[in-house]
Amino acid sequence: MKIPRKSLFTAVTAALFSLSVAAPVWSADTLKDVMKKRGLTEKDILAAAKTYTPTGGRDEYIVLSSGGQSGQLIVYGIPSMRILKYVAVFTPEPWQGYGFDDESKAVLAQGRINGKDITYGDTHHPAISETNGDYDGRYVFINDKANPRIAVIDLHDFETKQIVVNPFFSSAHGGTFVTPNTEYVMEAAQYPAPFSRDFVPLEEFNDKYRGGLTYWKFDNEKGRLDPSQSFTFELPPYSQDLSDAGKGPSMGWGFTNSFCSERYVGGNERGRPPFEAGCSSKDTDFLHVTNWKKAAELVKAGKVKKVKGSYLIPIKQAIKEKLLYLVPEPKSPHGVDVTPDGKRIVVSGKLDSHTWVYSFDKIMKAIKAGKFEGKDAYGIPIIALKDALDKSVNVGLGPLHTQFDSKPCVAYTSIYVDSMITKWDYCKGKVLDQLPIHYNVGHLMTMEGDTVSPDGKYLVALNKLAIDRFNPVGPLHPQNHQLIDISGDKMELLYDMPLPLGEPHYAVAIKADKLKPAIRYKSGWNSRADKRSEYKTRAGREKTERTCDASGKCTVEVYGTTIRSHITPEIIEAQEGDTVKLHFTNLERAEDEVHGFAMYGQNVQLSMEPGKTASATFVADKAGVYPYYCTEFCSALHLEMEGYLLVKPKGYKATKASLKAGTNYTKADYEKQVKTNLETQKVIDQVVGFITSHNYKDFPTVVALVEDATDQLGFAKDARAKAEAAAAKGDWNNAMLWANQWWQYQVKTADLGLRAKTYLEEHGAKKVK
Ligand code: K7E
Ligand code: CUA
Repeated sequence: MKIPRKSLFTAVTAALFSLSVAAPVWSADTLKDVMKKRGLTEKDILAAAKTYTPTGGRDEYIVLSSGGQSGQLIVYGIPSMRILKYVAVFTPEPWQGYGFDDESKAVLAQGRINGKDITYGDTHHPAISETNGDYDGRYVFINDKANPRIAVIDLHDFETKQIVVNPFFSSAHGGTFVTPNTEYVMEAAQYPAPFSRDFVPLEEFNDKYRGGLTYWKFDNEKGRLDPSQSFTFELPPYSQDLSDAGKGPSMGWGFTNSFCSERYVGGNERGRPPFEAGCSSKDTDFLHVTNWKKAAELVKAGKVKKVKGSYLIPIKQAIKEKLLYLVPEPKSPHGVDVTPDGKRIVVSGKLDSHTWVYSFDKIMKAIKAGKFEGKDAYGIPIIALKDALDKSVNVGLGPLHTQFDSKPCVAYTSIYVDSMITKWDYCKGKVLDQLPIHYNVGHLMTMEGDTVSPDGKYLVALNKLAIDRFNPVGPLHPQNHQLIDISGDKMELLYDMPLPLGEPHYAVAIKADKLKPAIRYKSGWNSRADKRSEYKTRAGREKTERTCDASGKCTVEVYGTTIRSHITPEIIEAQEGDTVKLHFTNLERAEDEVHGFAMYGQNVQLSMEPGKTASATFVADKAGVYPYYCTEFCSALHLEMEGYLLVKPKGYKATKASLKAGTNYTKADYEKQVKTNLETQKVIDQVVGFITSHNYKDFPTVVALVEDATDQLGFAKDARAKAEAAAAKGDWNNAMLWANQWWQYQVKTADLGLRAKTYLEEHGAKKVK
């Protein structure tokens, strides 16, 4: 639908002359009326006031949540609980062009397993990069449990930059956890499997199947994981669970718990009791204590051998070099969390009602004294429970994960079976408060709760079941993230948020002001490789080239641009069978001026944020007409942002006919358009007058708008020159069309100018002079 010129012009004029903002109109309802109508209590109103965020308001914390089996990362704000973004990580996602443009396809290709494209991931645990044990807001890592992979997402643009595949594991639940300066990212296996990835009969489980723990080296300069400097601990075929890195006094050490240390293999079709019976028969499992600092030194000294191109520390070497110890822990534990001061380690057994608090100091004393109660079947020394345990606290049935408060010694543990959060004191070993949640909480998260300096304030319960909390939408329910106020002595439930994308396992929350996301890319940017694209195209330099190789195979390569409101080129020609390579650079500099590019029948959908260059490659194997267009409603003439790919059949001969216009214009049409343009210019001049007579330079948003408007006005000038040149030759058709293009740029300028003016009015700009 075209917006009629007249109405736009009227709108422009009307907005200009309404110099004062209209007085707000309130509905007649009072707060009491609304409370009565909606059945709200005073407590509800208080909760609403604590979470409600008025228009334009910002959140204090940004949450990066796992997207479970959607293979994505979910971003939302606290306390508003408004979803801000789904970041595509292991799964193609068309809005972001992820898995559709060549640049992101290259990232996904890094995650191939045995040559196979894996187009989903089971994401579990995001971890934000740290400096001195505190979030630094630079990167977030996340694991894929099903396919042992880790992704690196740059928080400067919230884009996935790298995927690495674990060279040994066949699953990886226990990732990601970072060491205090993001020296390493920890990733543990879950389901033991042969490291060779060859067939090995289950009968050889104890000897040939292995668990493991990889320390991925992170190159903080490059912002990428470095597989060549990473190393893996070979571990017994226990099911390794989660890990956490030591900090402060325990810096240099890592802690990884496990379950199924029975090494039981089920097989109901072989008449064996199932895994769940055999994997929970012993009273204790093992906490693995690893010395990564010393291991890194051995790697550096050339004392660790590479297997399949990757450093692997065999169990025997780890024992000999004193890198690996075991400590008994409660039955089928889940989650291990180091306290902010790094002195204690908290583990909970799913089938126990206690959290067990270990003392790092005691563990070190036992190691130094060589005091062990025995060895496991693989010769790994076991430290006796009494020589490692500080205390155990009865917190409720089915405790899982623990997070920390800003208040000293205060921790929160999720209680799965009893469906509640228990607040407790790990110094005094005492329960402080309990709050029921709905239902079956898995992980929980406090603000920056896994750093050396947690912020407290809020807690989110990541519940496994939503059951009756929301309007029913069929048998597959959303997940429920419940926001809880933990600023007082008693926990208060504030809000239920349905999360309809996969099953988020863990989430992390960072203070919003630690993030410094970009608004635009440097012009012609390959965002996935983080460098200038070799296909960067400047305005006026657009071209289409068709080249053929010796075998007669031809490629049509397009170096194009997008800007409000046209795509260059608007006509692309190819021959049946040609390979088509499209490269588009978004020339926009203005915030939020994204253009998309979709084409009929070719599975092409690009997203071009300001400055980005994105590419798509396909074979034009069928002759035909393929419309393409911009997929972001970027401007009033967005619907006209379009073009055609013409794929000509083999042997096609062009006729001499030229393009016929649907409408022919006269001198009078041209003159009428010019008159409109000159009137529009007056409006623009008045808006400009308003802006420049105020202290607009004090407002960065307005400065950006003015820059963009100046650009648009420059384009208007060019179009005007073309119109006048055509008019001079009496070519009224082209004169009229270029005059119209001139006006299009004016409308964009006016639109920007009015936005700037409104912003100034709303933000109390002052008149200068
Ligand atoms: Cu669902 Cu951390 Cu994978 Cu616990 S995990 S609940
Ligand atoms: Cu560009 Cu719509």
